Amino acid sequence: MNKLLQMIVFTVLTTSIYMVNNPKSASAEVVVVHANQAWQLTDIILKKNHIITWKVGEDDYWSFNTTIFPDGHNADGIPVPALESYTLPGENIGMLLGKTGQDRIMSMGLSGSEDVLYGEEGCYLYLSMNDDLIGKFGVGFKDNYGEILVTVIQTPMSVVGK
Ligand SMILES: [Ca+2]
Repeated sequence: MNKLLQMIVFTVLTTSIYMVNNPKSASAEVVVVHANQAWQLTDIILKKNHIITWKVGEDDYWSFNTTIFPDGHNADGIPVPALESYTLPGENIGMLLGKTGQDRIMSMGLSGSEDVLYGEEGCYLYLSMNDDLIGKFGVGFKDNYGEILVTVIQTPMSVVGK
């Protein structure tokens, strides 16, 4: 009976320690991403053995073309695949994208998560809209408007259970 009580006390204690420590082990940062600049350097440094999670408000609008979309669109962009000269060909035009070390480009959009891979720890995170980098089919980033707020959280893989 005594052992059982000890186990219960131990479980309650460790659970509460875990819950208290958890918010500290995951770091959240909010960064502004401008529609009219390709690959913006953030102050987010990728951490080893972490998972990066992001979220953008659904009604946080920017625009890749103020003539066609004067009211803008959200971080998912529009369901039209980008062409060869875009930041990420084949992905939605106007979508939020990320770039890590070793030039790995991530489709981000409104929300999602990715593992920080081996060799990417210590690298800065870059963010960009998916638009025409060289202005091959128009004026590229020059006719873009607005900015969005991206919340980025890095959580240790041990906390997520991976
Ligand atoms: Ca544009």
